[in-house]
Amino acid sequence: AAATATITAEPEPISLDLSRTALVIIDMQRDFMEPGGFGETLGNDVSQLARAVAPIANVLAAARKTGMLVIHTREGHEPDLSDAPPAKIERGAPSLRIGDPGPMGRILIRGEAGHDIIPALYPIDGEVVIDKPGKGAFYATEMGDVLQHHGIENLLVCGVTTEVCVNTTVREANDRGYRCVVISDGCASYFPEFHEMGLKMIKAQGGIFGWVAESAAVLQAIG
Ligand code: C5J
Repeated sequence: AAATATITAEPEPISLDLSRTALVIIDMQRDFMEPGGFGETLGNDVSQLARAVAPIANVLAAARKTGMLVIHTREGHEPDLSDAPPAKIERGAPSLRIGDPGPMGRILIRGEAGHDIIPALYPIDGEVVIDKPGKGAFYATEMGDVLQHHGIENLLVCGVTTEVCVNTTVREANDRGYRCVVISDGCASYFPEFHEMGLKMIKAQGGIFGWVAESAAVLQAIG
């Protein structure tokens, strides 16, 4: 296959050097996707996120076939909460707070069952897993070093949730000079209207933060 692929996207098609492109899968963790985790403790309907799994699985399979760098991220904290700001722990009125014991272990804590990635998208050997304390994948992580080490210039971004960790990561990446293509049906939000607006915010103004493409278009380009 040619090294360059053109993805049908909005606001316009984008041509990418696939050897300098990584697939970034944001926070597809049981804590956000399944009942009893962080997402549900905040009062959210976690079933809203399930629709993103199959599109991500399809793109992940294609990326693995082509040997593309695959990066998974996980939001969570050290067991002693030393990397969890009080302002985050105290936030809102959740049924369980970060660090409290829940049905999948302590809420949003590294090493607990709820913190791990859902089985359908589980990382395989050779894939990178970035543990992040914040919403963005660059803040207080090795993300920038990993991308630089692999010569990456472009990111195919998917995961949850569209307006929170996906948008924050895309904004961080955009400011660092990466071209981000967000996979629309590979993202989801607890709030469908925020999903729609989150994608519009990325592609507006000539693609102020990046591009938006359907998984079918990404598959056609990289598959
Ligand atoms: C949230 C995330 N929504 N992964 N985290 O708190 O988007």
